[in-house]
Amino acid sequence: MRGENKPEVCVIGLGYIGLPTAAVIARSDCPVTGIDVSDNVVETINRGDIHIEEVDLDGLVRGVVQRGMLKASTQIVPADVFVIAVPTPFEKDGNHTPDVSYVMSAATEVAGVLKQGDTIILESTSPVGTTEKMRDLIAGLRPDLKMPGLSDEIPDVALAYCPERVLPGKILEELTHNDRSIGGITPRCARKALAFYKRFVRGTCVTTDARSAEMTKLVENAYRDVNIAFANELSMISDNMDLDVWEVIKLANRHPRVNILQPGPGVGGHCIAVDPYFIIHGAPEQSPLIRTGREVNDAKMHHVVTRAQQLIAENPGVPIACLGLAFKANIDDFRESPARFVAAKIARQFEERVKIVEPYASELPREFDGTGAELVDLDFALENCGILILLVDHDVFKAVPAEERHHTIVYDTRGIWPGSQNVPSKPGLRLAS
Ligand code: SAJ
Repeated sequence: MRGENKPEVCVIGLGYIGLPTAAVIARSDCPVTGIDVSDNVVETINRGDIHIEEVDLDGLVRGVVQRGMLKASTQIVPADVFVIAVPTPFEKDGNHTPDVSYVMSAATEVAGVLKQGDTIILESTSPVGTTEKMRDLIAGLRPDLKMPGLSDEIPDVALAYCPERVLPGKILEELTHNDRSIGGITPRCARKALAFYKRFVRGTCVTTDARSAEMTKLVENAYRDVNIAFANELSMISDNMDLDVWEVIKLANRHPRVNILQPGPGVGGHCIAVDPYFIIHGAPEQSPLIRTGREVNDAKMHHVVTRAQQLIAENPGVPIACLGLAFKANIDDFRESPARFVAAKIARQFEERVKIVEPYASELPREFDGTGAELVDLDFALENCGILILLVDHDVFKAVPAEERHHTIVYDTRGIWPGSQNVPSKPGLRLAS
C-alpha cells in the first residue's frame, strides 16, 4: 500500500478493456503495473504510446506513464489489487465452448505473488461459476492462504467478479460513468472490491454475489443480441414482402412501448456475437430463444451476401465497392465482423471488379489475399464504382450527399442513405436491407 492508502494495482491483460482500465485507475493516483504477454504491447505502453485505437486513450496513457503512475511488464509483480482482463474466446472445438484457460493462467500467475490482504477481481466476460473455479485453483496452489467461501474463517484474500460493460468508441467515459455490478464470493469480498471501484467509478456500484454478476454480464449482451435478431428477421421478411424495413421500424418505434433496434449485415465483435453462447453452453436445453437469436443474426450475413450477388449479377461488368469492414461504426475493430465476411465473399466471387473502402484500415485483411480486390478511398469508389454495397455506418459514409451517389446502384444494409437509387431483382423495388 503506497502513502494515503493508495493500493498498488496490477492489471493483467492490456487489450481493449485492460489498458483503458489500467489508465483510469492510474489517473486516480493508484500506481498501476500492467501485465501483458506481448513484448511489443509492453514496450509501446512504456513509451507512453497505445496499440489500440480508442477516443482520448492516447493522451491519458501518455500522461499517466509520464507521471510514473502506469508502467507495463511481461512479468507479474506483487500488488494489493489484481484486476484480470484477459480474453475468454471459444475453445477450438467448433461448439462455441467458452475457453477460460487465459483466466486460469492469469490466476496461477497471481497465486505466485499473492499475500494476505490482497484483492483479486475478474473482469473478463466469463461463464457462470468461473470466479469460484478461480478461487478453487488458487486454494489448491496456496494452501497457506485462507480463500473466501471455503470455511467460516475470515479469509486472507478477497475475490470478486466485476464485469466491464463499456462501448467501444466511448470506453473511457463509460468506464467512469457506467453503473457497476460488483459480485463477491462473499459479501465481505464484495465490500472490498466496492471500496476499490469507488476510487475511480462515478456510476452507481451495486454489490451482489459473483455468480449473479457473471450472469448479469451475459444477460446484457444476450438481450441486445436477441433484439438485434428481431430487427434482422424483420428486415429479411420486409425484403420478401417489398416493404421498407427502416420505415416500418421508424413507425413502430413511435409506439410508447416499442423500441426496435436497427437491422444490419449481422452482429459482430467479441461481445454480442460471443457472450450468448456462454449462457447456451451452461443451459443448452433452456435457451432456445437465445440460440435462435444467434442463428438469425448469422443467417442475416448470408442473406446479405445472396442479395448482393443478385444485384451484381443483374449488372454485369459494373465495378463494385464494398463500404466498410469494421464490426461497427467509427472503430478500427474487425473481429468477428459481418461486413468483413460479406465483403470477402463478394471479393472471392467478383475479384478485380471489387474495391473495398475502410477508413480505419491501412491494408486488407488476409482473407482478401489473391482475390484481386483493392483497398481504395471513398472518393475513388464514388467516382469509379457503379454498385455500392454499404456494410458499415461510419460517419464518413453517412456524410456522402445524395447527389454524389445518385449515379450508383446502392445496397444499403444500414439504412443510412434513404431514397438511394437501386436496380433490385423485382423492377421498381428499392433494395433496402
Ligand atoms: N448492431 C446492429 N444493430 C443495432 C445495434 C448493434 O446490427 O441496433 C450490431 C453492430 O453493428 C455490431 C454488433 O451489433 O456489429 C455489436 O455492436 P454494439 O454496439 O451493440 O455492441 P459492442 O459489441 O460494441 O458492445 C457491447 C455493449 N453491450 C451492450 O450494449 C449490452 C457494451 O456495453 C459491452 O461492454 C460490450 O458489448 C462488451 O464488451 O461486452
